[in-house]
Amino acid sequence: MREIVYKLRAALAMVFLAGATIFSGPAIADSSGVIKIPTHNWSSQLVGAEVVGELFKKVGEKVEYVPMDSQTVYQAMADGDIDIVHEVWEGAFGASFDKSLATGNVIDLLTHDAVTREDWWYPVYIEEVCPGLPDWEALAKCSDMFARADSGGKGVFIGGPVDWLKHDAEKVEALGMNFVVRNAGSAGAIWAELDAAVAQKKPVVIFNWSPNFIGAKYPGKFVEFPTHDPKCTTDASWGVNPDALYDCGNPASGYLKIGVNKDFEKNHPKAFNIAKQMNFSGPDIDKMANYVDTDGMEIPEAAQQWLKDHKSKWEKWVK
Ligand code: TMO
Repeated sequence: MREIVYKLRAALAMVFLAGATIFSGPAIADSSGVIKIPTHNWSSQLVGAEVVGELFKKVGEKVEYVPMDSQTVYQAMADGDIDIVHEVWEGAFGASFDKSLATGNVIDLLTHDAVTREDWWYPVYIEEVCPGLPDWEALAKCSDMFARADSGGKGVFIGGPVDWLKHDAEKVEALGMNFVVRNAGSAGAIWAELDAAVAQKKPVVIFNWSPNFIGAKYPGKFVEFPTHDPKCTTDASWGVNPDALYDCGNPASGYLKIGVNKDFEKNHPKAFNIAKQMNFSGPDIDKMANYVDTDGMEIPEAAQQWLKDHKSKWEKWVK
């Protein structure tokens, strides 16, 4: 008798599962019990991922860190292969995040206090030799200062790794700037370019973002491109170049959000309860980067340091 009941239950469970698959669409988040947190290629995200993971562990959850491309992660979250993205930067990832939200399988959980900016940036001493900065037209006039032996007379802009997808080459083209874009292989490669230029007080223009540690290390400014408008990336006729997209800067006061898979709450209610209370400020993000990039800590050590220094903040989230 018992046997039969078990078999019946199993059969019912199968029918139920099949039904769930049909009725809730293809994205069934991983309910294996392990929370999947992606790791990317800049320091605050790596430290923050581990901070988030440590907080989830405090309520008995298991976590796994999954190294992943910072654009494709949004589709992975919609597919249920990733549970949470805790640093959604508007400038770099807004478009991919929007696409994932449109699937109905991702939730826009909250906006952190940190306000973000990601764009071209220069150390402030360049203003002595290139008058009119931070205006982009002034930078365009000074392009030859940024030229290198192998850049054919064009100024060199050091962009971020390609997965940050900043459309810098399109921007250069749309704004008619005499620049070439060189994508660095890593965040560290950008800082190495900056360090080398600063050491010799040479002109350099790099991709940078805020909050980040670098502003505390070297005073500098973002280049002021034409003010961002959503139409700039969707409507060629908008902006200073009537025939091209990307004739504008990135958002100057961008959001930093948390996105989660739609089944995160169901699969991991205790972790969800923490996630929905989380809130990183600009200085939080700054510090996470700084522990690694200035103080030379390893990622796990930096995460422990942040937790140690901010106990009064996260204890409330974990209650
Ligand atoms: C995505 N990033 C914060 C490095 O610009």
